[in-house]
Amino acid sequence: MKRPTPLFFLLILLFLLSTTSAATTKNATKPATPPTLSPTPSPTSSPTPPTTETPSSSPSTLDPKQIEALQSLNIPTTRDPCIQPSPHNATICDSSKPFRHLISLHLSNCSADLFLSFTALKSLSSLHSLSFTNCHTSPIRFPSDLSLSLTSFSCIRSLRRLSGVWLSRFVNLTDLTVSYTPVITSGLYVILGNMHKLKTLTISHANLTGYLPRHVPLNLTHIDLSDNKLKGKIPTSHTLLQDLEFLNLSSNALNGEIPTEFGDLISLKNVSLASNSFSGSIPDTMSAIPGLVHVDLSNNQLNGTVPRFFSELRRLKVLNLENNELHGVLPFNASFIKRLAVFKVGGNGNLCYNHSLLSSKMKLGIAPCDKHGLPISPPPSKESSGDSESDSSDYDGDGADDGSEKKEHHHGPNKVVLGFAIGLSSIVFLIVFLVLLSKWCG
Ligand SMILES: *[C@@H]1O[C@H](CO)[C@@H](O)[C@H](O)[C@H]1NC(C)=O
Ligand SMILES: *[C@@H]1O[C@H](CO)[C@@H](O)[C@H](O)[C@H]1NC(C)=O
Ligand SMILES: *[C@@H]1O[C@H](CO)[C@@H](O)[C@H](O)[C@H]1NC(C)=O
Ligand SMILES: *[C@@H]1O[C@H](CO)[C@@H](O)[C@H](O)[C@H]1NC(C)=O
Ligand SMILES: *[C@@H]1O[C@H](CO)[C@@H](O)[C@H](O)[C@H]1NC(C)=O
Ligand SMILES: *[C@@H]1O[C@H](CO)[C@@H](O)[C@H](O)[C@H]1NC(C)=O
Ligand SMILES: *[C@@H]1O[C@H](CO)[C@@H](O)[C@H](O)[C@H]1NC(C)=O
Ligand SMILES: *[C@@H]1O[C@H](CO)[C@@H](O)[C@H](O)[C@H]1NC(C)=O
Ligand SMILES: *[C@@H]1O[C@H](CO)[C@@H](O)[C@H](O)[C@H]1NC(C)=O
Ligand SMILES: *[C@@H]1O[C@H](CO)[C@@H](O)[C@H](O)[C@H]1NC(C)=O
Ligand SMILES: CC(=O)N[C@H]1CO[C@H](CO)[C@@H](O)[C@@H]1O
Repeated sequence: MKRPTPLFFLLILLFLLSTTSAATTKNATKPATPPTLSPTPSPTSSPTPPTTETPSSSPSTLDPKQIEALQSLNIPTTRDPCIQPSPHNATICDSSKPFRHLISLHLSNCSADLFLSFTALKSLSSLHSLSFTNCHTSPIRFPSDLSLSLTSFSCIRSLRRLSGVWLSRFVNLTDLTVSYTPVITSGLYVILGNMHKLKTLTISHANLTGYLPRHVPLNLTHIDLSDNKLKGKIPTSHTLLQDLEFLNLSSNALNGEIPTEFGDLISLKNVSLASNSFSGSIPDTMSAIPGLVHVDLSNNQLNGTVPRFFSELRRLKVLNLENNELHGVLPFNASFIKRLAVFKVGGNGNLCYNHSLLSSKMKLGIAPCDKHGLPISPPPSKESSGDSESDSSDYDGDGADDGSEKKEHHHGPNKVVLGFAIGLSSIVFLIVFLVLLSKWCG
């Protein structure tokens, strides 16, 4: 009986092949890209140029004064600036007659000698949207007509530095962006005092000092004040922002507790309070915010236990609680943690996981719990070294790296092994097939 043996081999190989390929497809179907929530920086929707007219009836009809102004700003006007899309989308015009007017102007990578003259700016007061990117020209005096007509102003690595009083004159803004440009002011209240229509506010990497203002424009949907020098507490009045979807206060010097009224931010999706000095516990009221997608509370002094409600937030993709003072048993199971794209809890010395629910292979960066719900102390060899307090959090049985990491990493080695297995089994399969073939043919 010689035949059954190769056949038997063949069957085993086929079985092996099918299981490995099933495993790979399982992984491939897993990642679901979360919806992007980037707010569209909308200057009042640009009217589309009338397409019904014949091209001959609409030559360059931009107001001659504005053509002159563009020339003084080194913007080429040999081609009609009103034809869309303009180079780098630098200009957008309205459709008024007999002359069209600019409603949007984007200056970028300006030459060092660019001079923004008051006269040029005065003739541009039809603009609704004005933005500067990498334009290190001197700060400028703005005609008040232009300050009032703008609904969108953006300044990224430009104009050297801005003052709060200067910014406060843009009272009709719905979108304000200042980034990588120092803002000199005694506080945000100076800037926001009269901007009642503001919807998106970004002042980041701007060395902004002072406190968060008590009164903020109530229609805000987006606040990014990250990487400044803001101090003090979050005023409870901020929780009146019912439309707020995005809040980034990371990398400031804010402190105090996260207000219990935080749960009133009912539209919130992405929030980062990372790298401040917030203390106290994570408020349970956050469980009332149904749409939370991204929660980053890392690098603070938050204490108390990790609330269980996070696992009930259906849309959650990112949860970062690392480097706080949280304690107790992690209240999550593996299926919740695997559902997230990012999960970090390392650097919480007194936090531990239930090893009958979670495996050390997940490399959570925290120790397993003993039966009293306390972290199992690290083995004596590590304990004796004890030169750093955070050492205990590194204990994870099989040498976790420095704390925490994305869970995707663990699938890395598996993939290599899988690929190897598939390769090997196909080679063996081929050999067996050839042997069989030669036997049957010969
Ligand atoms: C919100 O967070 C999600 C998940 O991290 C991310 O994909 C999305 O781009 C974020 N939205 C904004 C506006 O940053
Ligand atoms: C100009 O804007 C349009 C629509 O907003 C966009 O699709 C296009 O990519 C932009 N072009 C450049 C060069 O930025
Ligand atoms: C400005 O310069 C940057 C980097 O040099 C380049 O990537 C970008 O496309 C430039 N933008 C414009 C509008 O010229
Ligand atoms: C801007 O606001 C001022 C005063 O607040 C108002 O008089 C003016 O009509 C507004 N301008 C525009 C273009 O909306
Ligand atoms: C806020 O938004 C609502 C609805 O979009 C609008 O009716 C209201 O006038 C806005 N408030 C301000 C101060 O612009
Ligand atoms: C930021 O502000 C501090 C004072 O608060 C000042 O010493 C420092 O030079 C500023 N940095 C920049 C880049 O403006
Ligand atoms: C908040 O801002 C920081 C720095 O600007 C950035 O690295 C981080 O990704 C932002 N977080 C969220 C949730 O958008
Ligand atoms: C948590 O921090 C708050 C504020 O710092 C403090 O009052 C409280 O005693 C701390 N609670 C625990 C359990 O450490
Ligand atoms: C994991 O926890 C979630 C939320 O608490 C729960 O809905 C789910 O059934 C749990 N899964 C398992 C396998 O226990
Ligand atoms: C760990 O989970 C098991 C099973 O759910 C439970 O019986 C046990 O009490 C838990 N241990 C701790 C320390 O919470
Ligand atoms: C969770 C996981 O490891 N996902 C991987 C599945 O495979 C794709 C490529 O096929 C990777 O990009 C994912 O990271």
